[in-house]
Amino acid sequence: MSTDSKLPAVIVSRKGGVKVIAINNSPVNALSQAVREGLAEALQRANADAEVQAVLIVGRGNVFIGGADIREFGQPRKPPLLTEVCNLIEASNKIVVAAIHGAALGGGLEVALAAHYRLALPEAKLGLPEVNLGLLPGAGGTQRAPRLMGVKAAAELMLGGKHLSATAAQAAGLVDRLAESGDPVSAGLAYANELLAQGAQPRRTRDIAIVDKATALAELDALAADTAKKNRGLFSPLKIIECVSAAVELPFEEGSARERALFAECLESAQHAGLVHAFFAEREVAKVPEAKAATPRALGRIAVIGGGTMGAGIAVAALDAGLQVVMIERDAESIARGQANVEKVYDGLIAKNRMTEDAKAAVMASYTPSTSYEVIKEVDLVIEAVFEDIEIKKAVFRELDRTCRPGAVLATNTSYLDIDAIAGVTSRPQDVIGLHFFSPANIMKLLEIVVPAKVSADVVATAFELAKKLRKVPVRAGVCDGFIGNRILAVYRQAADYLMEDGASPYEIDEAMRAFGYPMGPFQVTDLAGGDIGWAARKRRAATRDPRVRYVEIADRICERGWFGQKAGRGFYLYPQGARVGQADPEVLAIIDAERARKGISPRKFSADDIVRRYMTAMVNESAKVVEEGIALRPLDVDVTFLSGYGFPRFRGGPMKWADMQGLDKVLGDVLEFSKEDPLFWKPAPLLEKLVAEGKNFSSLNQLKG
Ligand code: 3H9
Repeated sequence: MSTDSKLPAVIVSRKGGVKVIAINNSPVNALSQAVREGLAEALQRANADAEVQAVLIVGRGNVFIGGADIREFGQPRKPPLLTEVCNLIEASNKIVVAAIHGAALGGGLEVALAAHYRLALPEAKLGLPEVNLGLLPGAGGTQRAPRLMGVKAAAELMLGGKHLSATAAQAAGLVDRLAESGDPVSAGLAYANELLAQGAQPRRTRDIAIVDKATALAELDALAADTAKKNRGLFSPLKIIECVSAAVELPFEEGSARERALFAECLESAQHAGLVHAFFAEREVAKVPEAKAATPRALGRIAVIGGGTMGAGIAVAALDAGLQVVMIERDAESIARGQANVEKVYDGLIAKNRMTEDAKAAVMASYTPSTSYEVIKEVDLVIEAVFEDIEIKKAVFRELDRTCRPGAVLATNTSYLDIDAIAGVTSRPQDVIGLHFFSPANIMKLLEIVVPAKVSADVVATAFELAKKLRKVPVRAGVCDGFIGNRILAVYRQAADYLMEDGASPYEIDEAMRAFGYPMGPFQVTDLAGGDIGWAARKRRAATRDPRVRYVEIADRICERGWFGQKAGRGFYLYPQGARVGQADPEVLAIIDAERARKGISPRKFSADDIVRRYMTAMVNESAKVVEEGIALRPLDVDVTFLSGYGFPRFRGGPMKWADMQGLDKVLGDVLEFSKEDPLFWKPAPLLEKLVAEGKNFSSLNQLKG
């Protein structure tokens, strides 16, 4: 039974003594005002109808109910509220059955928890993921879930934001009955009629008593301590625990009132705004003009050129998506190393009991190693992941041009080289595109799809299709040095270097950025990635570096000593005996002091707030340039790039959303203030100036024209 936008949001029918209430609100049956109103009305009618003995609630289409309508948040709330609807369901004098297929999430699960009996079909997914939006279950979920599944399990479900399968939900006590197959209406009717035949009565979740309150409260205390330690300043998780504590300590009505008050606080929070922005932006990025206009080409077999860390990671990502993968290396030794790199990933999973030897063998059956380009004659798409050198890449593309079948997509995984120039060495630039994976490529979500001038629209559409298959977050980028992410990164890393040379220690900078919400600070990241990588790039660019640009040599001084970071046992930090968390190094501080003295810089004091301001302002100013030049389609594409590939704290929504929330006039004010020290580096982005002059924000540019 699919959804039908021509029909009402709630469709009511009667099958014998059972009133069937079907939610019909594409795409995910979200609980919009029309749905809430329809549900409430249908229930009231069912209660008043002597012919009706039971009520069955189902969803049309692929899901039961995906939750409250997130798009309505922030608008004036129109009655009936979801809490009222849930209370109405629970209070019904006829038995109410929820038949769940697909997602029953957030408010969707809250509707089911208010029903008297719950049936789940095999593909059902049940969860209270509000925490992912900076919220808590606000329609009785924090009060009813603990009564059904136990206090600790319910709190963990809400804090984790993950889904339970139908069987796991039944084991947890959320579901009474599993249907083996069928559609929700027939399975739900069979269950409702069975219950009626047994003389089943309304069974209200609110009436379940929570026993052993002392143990429950002690468990919640332990969860609160753990959450406070792990969640890096997130607001709603601790509020969830407060609500669940209220469920233990207070009568249902009072607990629910507490839940409503704390839900309202979460709804007002900046973190909620950031997380909702992230939710929609991640879905918006795939909507690019080419993906709408063109049909993707075939995508069954792919080839990866190069079996290094990156090539192997890409091969694993493709194998995991069920694709046939050919890996090409130049000689027997290199291809053996490439295969070992692939197998290492699966062996790691086997060691952690997350994969069996048989499953590995099944995956590896789709993998073909080769040292000859001839085997890739028939593949649909090739991803080149060889050494980052334009001449080597051009040679590979000449070879691909010679061997690949007409219409094959030829992609490069370069992270900053000129893809137009690479495409230019082939006779088919319309087939050449950039697919910039992030390391480790089988894990990192971001995929920058870099669109050179001559590529055809269906190749871009194919790249987006590939991203979907690989379950990556695709972001469309234009060609420039570093595309979206690495170009902007280069600028804010420079701001961090200036801060360091001007007086802040790398440890203070890292600490300030961790407090902002990053999992690691920039100097920790350098140590983790290996200082030698950036050093090699700096040496390569030395000849072409603009002499007017301020250049900080501290990192070079550190690299000259072989202090390449974690792998070397020291970098900006010390890692005694292979420690993973570094310690501050007085010798690094002495190097920094010496560099400052050499340049005649007297160190200044920077507060954590000063550090964040400079770091973020540099990021936002460059991001504005990237949007203005069309390298990113919209500000939200920059946001998703940083959320998915650079560890940007999700609750801040991304750099552009962060800037909007600060106020662009304030951000521009900071750029202008800093530009007094260094007008070249802190040159305001014209787009930032324009938006401030027009009283607009970055979000105003998120709508694609046409
Ligand atoms: C809540 O319930 C609060 C309550 O406790 C208390 C209230 C008082 N609303 O993900 P997809 C859109 S908070 C509006 O690609 P899938 C989405 O933007 C909510 N729109 O599909 C997209 O639109 P478009 C708790 C929504 O099949 C389209 O639907 N619930 C909502 O891969 C398809 O989405 C959640 O957090 C929504 N709730 O996955 C669940 N959800 O086509 C959030 C989706 O214009 N949703 N859209 O781009 C999900 O996890 C997934 O969407 C779901 C389907 C698993 C349902």
